[in-house]
Amino acid sequence: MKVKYLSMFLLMGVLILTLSFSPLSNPVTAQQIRTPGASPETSTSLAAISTSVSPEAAAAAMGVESGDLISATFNGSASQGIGVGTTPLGAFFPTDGDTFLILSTGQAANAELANISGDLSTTLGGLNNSQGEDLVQLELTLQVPDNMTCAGFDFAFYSEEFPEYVGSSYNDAFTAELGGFNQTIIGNTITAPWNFAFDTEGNIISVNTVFIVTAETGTTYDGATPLLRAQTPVSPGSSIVIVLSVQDLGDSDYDSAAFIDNFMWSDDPECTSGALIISNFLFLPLIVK
Ligand SMILES: [Ca+2]
Ligand SMILES: [Ca+2]
Ligand SMILES: [Ca+2]
Repeated sequence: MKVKYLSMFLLMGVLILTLSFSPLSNPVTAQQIRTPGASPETSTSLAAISTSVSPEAAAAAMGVESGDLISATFNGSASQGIGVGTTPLGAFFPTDGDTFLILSTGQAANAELANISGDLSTTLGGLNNSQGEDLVQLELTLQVPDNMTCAGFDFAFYSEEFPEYVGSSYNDAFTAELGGFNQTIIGNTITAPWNFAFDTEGNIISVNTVFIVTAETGTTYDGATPLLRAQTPVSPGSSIVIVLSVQDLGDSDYDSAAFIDNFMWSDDPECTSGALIISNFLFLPLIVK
C-alpha cells in the first residue's frame, strides 16, 4: 500500500510541475521574436570610450580639422550610441592620431567589453529609421579646401548579428552619404543612392556585405569587416554635407557599430566613389599595437 500511495503522490507532483512550466505564449510567435539577454550596464571604469560628446568632438575624433568644419549634428540620435575611443581597440583603431569615432546601434561604451555575450543588445531612444529601429547619425557640413577633389575616411563595421543572422531580415548597416540622408527600406534592403561607402559589388556595408568577416574582432562584437576606406569625389572650394549612419534592421536588438577615423582630403584625379579594403586580417599581428 505504501508503494501505491507513493506512486500516486509522485504522479500528482509531476502533473503539477508540468502544468506550472507549460509555455503560456504561442510557440510560433516566440520563434519569430528574438529575446536577447539583458545588456550589461556600462561601467564608469570603462573610461577608454567617452560618451555624451559634442558633435564637434565627434567630428574631431574622426580626424576632421576644425577649420574645415562648418557645422555638425547628431540629428537627435541617442547620445549613448556615439562614443570617442581614446585607446587602441580591435585590430585597427585608431588609424590616425589618438582618438576615433564609434557610432553604435546600442551603447557605444560597450564596444570595449570582453566578448562574453553573443547577443549584446540595447534599444536606444532618440532617432529611428523608417522601420522604427535604432538609427544613429553624425551629419557634417564641411568646407572643401580649394585644391581638393576627394574626401575619404577609414572605417570598419562590427556587428553582434554575425554570424547567425547573415542573410536574414536583421541586416544592420552602415552608410556614408554625400548630400544628406536619403534612404528607403524595404524588408532587409536599404536603398541609399547617395551612399558612397558601398562594397566592391555596390552593396551597402551591412551584415550581408561581400567583404570577408572575422570573428577575431578584439571588441565585444561577434564579427568585423577588414579595415576599409571609403571615398567620394567632391568639388574644390564647395561646402558639402556628409551623413554617417548606423542602423538596426528587423528589430533594435543585436547591436552593430562603425569605427571611423582618418578623415582626409586628397587631390587624387582618379578618385571614385566606394569602399576598399586597406588592411586585412592576414596582417593582423603586424597591426596590433
Ligand atoms: Ca558579442
Ligand atoms: Ca540596438
Ligand atoms: Ca541589430
